[in-house]
Amino acid sequence: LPTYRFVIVDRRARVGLITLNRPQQLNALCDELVSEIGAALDAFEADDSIGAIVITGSAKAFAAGADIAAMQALSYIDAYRGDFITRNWERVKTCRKPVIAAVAGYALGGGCELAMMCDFILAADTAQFGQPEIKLGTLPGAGGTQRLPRAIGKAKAMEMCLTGRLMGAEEAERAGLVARVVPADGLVEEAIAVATKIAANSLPVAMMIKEAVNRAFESGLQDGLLFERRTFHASFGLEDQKEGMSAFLEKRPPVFRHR
Ligand code: CO8
Repeated sequence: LPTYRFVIVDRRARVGLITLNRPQQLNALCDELVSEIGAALDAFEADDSIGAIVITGSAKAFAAGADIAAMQALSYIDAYRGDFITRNWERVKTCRKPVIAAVAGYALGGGCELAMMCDFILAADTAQFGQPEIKLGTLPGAGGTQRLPRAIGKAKAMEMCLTGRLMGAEEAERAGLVARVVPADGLVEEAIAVATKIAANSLPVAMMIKEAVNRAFESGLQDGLLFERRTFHASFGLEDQKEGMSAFLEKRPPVFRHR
C-alpha cells in the first residue's frame, strides 16, 4: 500500500481503511489531504479484493472543516477558476463501492459534508456535527445546504446552517443523520465489522444497491422505481445471484465470487 502525507491507508481482509491524519489541525481538509483521500479511493476501487471502504479520523476530530488558513486570503477569481476545492471532493461521491464514515469528535463544515458524502455515517457517542461556516462569513460549499436538509429535514438543517450550532450524536441519530451511535472506543472496529459484513456479499450487488438508493435522491418515484426494477432484472445476469439462491435452496452458506 502506498504511503501518504495526510492519510493512513490500511486494509483488513476485504475492507479498505482510510484514516485522516493531520492531527495538529484537527484533520482540517487542505487540498492535499482531499487529493490523498481521492488517490486512496482510486486504489481501493481498482482493487478487486476490496469490497467496502471505511473513512475515519481521530478520537478528537473526524475533520474540523476545510482549511481556514488556506481559504482566508482566497479571491473570488481564484476560487472560481480553481473550482475551489470541490473539484477534488467529487471523488468521494463518485466511488462505486460502499463507503462508511466512522465519525468521532468534530465533523464540522467540510468535515460534516465529507461524512455526508459517504453512504452512511456510524457515529461515536462523542461525535459532534455542524455547519459553522456562517460564523466565518461564508456558507457550506461541499453539499451542506443540500445533503443536510435531505438527511434531517428543512427545520433542523436551516437552524444548523443559520446558527452554526453543533449537533451531538444522540440528536444526530434521532434526526436521521447517522445510522447508529456506538461507544467511542469501539467505533473503528465496529465500522470495520459492518464493512466486513457488506464486503462478504456480492460486490456487484452492493454497487447496484448503492446506485439504486442514490437514485432515490435524484429522481421522482416512478423513474426511481423503474431504475430499481431494471437493476433488479440485471441482477439475474450475475453469477452471484445464481450462487446466492442456489445456496439458500441447498441450505448452505453462499460463496460469492463477486461477479
Ligand atoms: N482549518 C484550519 N485549522 C484548523 C481548523 C480548520 N477548519 N480547525 C481547527 N484548526 C486548527 C486550529 O487553528 C488549531 O491550530 P493551532 O494549534 O496552530 O492554533 C488546531 O487546529 C487545534 O484547534 P483548536 O485549538 O481550535 O482546538 P479546540 O479544541 O479549542 O477547538 C474546534 C476545536 C471547536 C473544532 C475549533 O478548532 C474550531 O472551531 N474549528 C473551526 C471549525 C470550523 O469553523 N469549520 C468550518 C470551516 S469552513 C468549511 O469547512 C467550509 C467548507 C466548504 C467546503 C469546502 C469544499 C469546497
